[in-house]
This record gives sequence, C-alpha cells and structure tokens, in this order.
Amino acid sequence: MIRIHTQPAIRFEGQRPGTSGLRKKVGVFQQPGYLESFVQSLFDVLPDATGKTLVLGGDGRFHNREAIQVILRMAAAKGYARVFVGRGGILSTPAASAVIRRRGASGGIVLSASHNPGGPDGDFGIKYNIANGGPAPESLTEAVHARTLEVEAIQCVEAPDVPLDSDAVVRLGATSVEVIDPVADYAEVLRGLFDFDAMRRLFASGFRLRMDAMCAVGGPYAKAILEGELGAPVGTVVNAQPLEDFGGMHPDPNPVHAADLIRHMSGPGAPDMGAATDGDADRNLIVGRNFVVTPSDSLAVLAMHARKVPGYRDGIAGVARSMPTSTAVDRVAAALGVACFETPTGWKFFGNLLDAGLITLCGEESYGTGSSHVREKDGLWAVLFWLNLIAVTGESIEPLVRGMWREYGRCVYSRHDYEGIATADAQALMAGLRDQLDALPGREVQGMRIAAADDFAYIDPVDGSVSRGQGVRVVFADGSRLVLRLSGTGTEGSTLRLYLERFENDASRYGMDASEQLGAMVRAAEELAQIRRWTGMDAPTVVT
Ligand code: G16
Repeated sequence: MIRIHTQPAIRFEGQRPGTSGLRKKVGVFQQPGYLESFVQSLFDVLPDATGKTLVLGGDGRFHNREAIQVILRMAAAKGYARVFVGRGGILSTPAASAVIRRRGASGGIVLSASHNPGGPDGDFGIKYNIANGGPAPESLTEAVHARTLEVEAIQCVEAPDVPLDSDAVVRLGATSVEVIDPVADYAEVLRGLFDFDAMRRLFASGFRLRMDAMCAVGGPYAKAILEGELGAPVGTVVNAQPLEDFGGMHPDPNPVHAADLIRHMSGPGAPDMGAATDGDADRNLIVGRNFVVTPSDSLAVLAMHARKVPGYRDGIAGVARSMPTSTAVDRVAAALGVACFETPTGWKFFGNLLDAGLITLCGEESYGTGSSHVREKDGLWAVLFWLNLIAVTGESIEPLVRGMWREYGRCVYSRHDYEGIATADAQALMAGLRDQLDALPGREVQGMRIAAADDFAYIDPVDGSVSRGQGVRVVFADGSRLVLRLSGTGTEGSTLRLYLERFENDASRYGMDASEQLGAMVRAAEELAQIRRWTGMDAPTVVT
C-alpha cells in the first residue's frame, strides 16, 4: 500500500508568465521544496487527473534525473492513470509535443531551460504543455503563478525511484509509469511529412551535412534519423552525446554560439550544408557554404517551396511569425494568396492558429521554425525540410535563399542583445520609449521618416484574448523596422533585444554585409532609446 506524504510548500513568486515556463539557476531549483512547490501549484490548478495521461521528459541537463523522480512521485499523488516518461528521462521539446498528441495525453511536463547553458552553475527549467502538445496559454501560466503565492502543501507518494534506463512499466500507487523510447513517436511523425527516399538518394550521392547537436538532447534524434534512417555517413552528427553540462557549450544555435559550425562551413573543404539544434532541440540554425541563413529568411524559403515536400503538397493554409521576425514571409504569403499572422514573441501564440487550421507554417527570429505537425518549434524538422528541398530541387542552400530574395526582395536583418542590464534600467529604457510613441509618426530620424510607432498588442483571432505590451515597434516610411523588447527567458538581470530590419529590393546590394546596411538603423535606435545611457554599454553583448 503506497502512502501519500504531505509536506509544507514554500510560497514564492514562481515567475511572472514569461515566454516559456519557469527558468532559474540550478541552485534555486535545488532548494528543498522549490521544484515541488511549483509542480504542486501546477497540479493544484489543473483539473482532476483521474483516468488521465501525463508525458514527462527533459533535455538531460544537470538535475534532470532528480527532478523526474520528484515529479513522478507527485504525479502519482495527483492521481494520473498513466505517465509516459522518456528513457533516461529524455524527451526533446518537439518529441514531447509529438508524444502528447499521439498518445492522447492531457498534457506534459518538459524539463529544460532551452538554449541556456547547463551544469551545476547553469540554468534549469520546467514548462507545461497542454493536450494539443503546445505550450500552456497565458491564462494557465497566470493561474499557476497566482497559485505559487498561496500553495500550502506538497503531496507525493512514498516510493523508491523508478528505474529510467530501460523500457518498462512500473506502478507507483495507482499510477502506471511507462518508460518509452524517446525517439519512436517523433520519428514516425517526420516519416509522414518528408520524402525519406529522396533524402536517402541525396546522401547516397555524396551530399555532406554537418549536424551539430551541441552536446544536447538533439543528438540521439539526429543520429537515429539522419545516420540511422537516411544513410548519412556516421560522423555526420557531431557533439551527438547529450551531456549534463552540454560539454560547457552554450547550446544556442546562432552564429555566435555555434561558431565552431560556422568555422567548419567556411573554406574550400566545407560540407554542403551545416545545421545545429539547441538544448531541447526545438531551435535550428541552417548554414550553407560561407552562407548563414537568417531564421526569418528560412521561414520564407520553406513557405515558398512548401508544396515540393510531401507533407505540404496540398499547399499551406497560412503562415505566422512573431512580431520581431522579419517581414520576408509576409511577401511570400501575399504571393501565395494565404493569410499571414503577426503574433507576440512566444511559441504559445501559434497554438490557437494551428489548432483552428488558419496556418500551417510558423516561425520566429529566435531560430525557431515549425508547422502543424506538432505544437512546438522543431529543430530537426527544419533540417529535414531543407534537406528535402535540396533533394528535390537540386539547388543548395545559398541559391535557394537568393532565389527567394530575387522574387520578393531582401529583408536585411540583425538582432542586437544587451545582456545582464539592471532590471530597473531596462524598464526605464522601455518606459522612455513608450512615452514618446505618440510623437514619433512623421518625425525624421537619421534621415529616415517614421511612418508608425506602437507598443505591440495582439488580439487572438480564435479566442479573442488580448496580450498587450509585447514590444515597441517603429516602422519607417520604406517599410524598414526597429523593434525593442525585453527578453522573457534570461535568468540574470534583464536582456534588451534590439531587432533591426531594412527592406532592400535592389539586387545589386544583396551582396553587402548586413552590418553595413543597417548602420543608420542602429544610430536611429540609439537616438530614440538612448541605449548607451541606460545599459552603460558601448556595444551589444551578442549580435546575430
Ligand atoms: C522561448 C519561446 C520562443 C521565443 C523565445 C523568446 O524560446 O519558446 O517562442 O521566441 O523564448 O525568447 P526571449 O523572450 O528571450 O526573446 P525557448 O527556445 O527559449 O523556449
């Protein structure tokens, strides 16, 4: 007979619902009762779990295994009928979404701090996904946050740890815990979308890919599918073994943190294609020889060619992008005659549009791309989409992107991050900007006329919910844009993100470096936001 043990909870301000669950330093999560109090708050606001199924897994970072055992004992006390947990406690974010959907779960808990560094001094995180496989909507994260302020008692069953390293079924009280293959459900979804035979022929013809899994959870998935099923040579996937500290890497697939990949993709002996995925394998970076694809351009190219891939053969219903993502995909959508939605930053805002069948593809500037196949962004999906396009068009990465620019013009794009700013200063900078908004339209800055300026607000077309204060956007007369917002995913101080976009349709200028083309935009941002004054920094900490 298993007993339910009750212990006092600690009340804490879990985290104001930001972009993605609760993220804190590992040390914070290791405080007695901390993780438990958050999970209890979640379970307190979720409905009765009788007869229901929960999915559980994480990106394998430091503290993953301990957290899994705690959550299993609490899920049993909550009364779930079944819990599916990935072998070794592993599930990438897109794989968790696939498992939730395919197995009819009422939701899932994913342990990850995404692209943030791991290890004992790194970050840890937890997020809840709902029955459609996507991130919890704001109404639920608000409710959990409110509950963290008043949660009283933690309930868990008294039971030994569940062995996680082989597929098995274990009973915890009335709950059946099933350890499952973390790759199988997800691989099955991808098989239904892409032309695996065409990609096999591509690899058989000698096509070379360098897939950098950044010592994170994407490794096992990429190895099984690229090397195992598609016949890519062994060694195609590098940094393939997930490590608790990601081997000291910062598993954020952008040209700065994936500098090793960028280095391998330059020079005469470079492979045909490079790609990387992040800590929980939902982000992606696509690289050609001496050519980096911006996430905004990637989304536009995939939308433009979607019909060439089996899963999207009948065309796409529509597209969506987060507000700071460049407007490249908007022009493709207009040409295809499909709707294009602009949402706040955060994958959760795509969920309703996907569920309602209003869109098929969506993406964000933060290296996230995805589709209706799951309800999360999906790194390996993006890699396979590009491979499938290359296999059926015979064109490589750079010509595919340049072909899109030729048709629709180029959105020259860059993001400048200012990390670790004192939160009060970051907020003062944003408040200063917001105060000027009404006076901006019509004003000239650095020789450019401002056409419109606002603090982005979104009304969800499906459920009517309103999200305000989602970032300041300044649009110039030629369609160029400046966007400023504070990150919702950092764990140290505040991070200011400045997004710069200039529309260029003079093909003779496509070869120019983005930084040359954006000089006036950077100066305009400084003039409007006084970034130096508020950050005390002369230059951004990260430029992508
Ligand atoms: C999370 C969300 C993304 C979002 C990103 C923004 O990414 O899932 O949809 O674009 O945060 O981050 P920030 O607020 O720092 O700009 P992830 O990959 O960290 O889960």
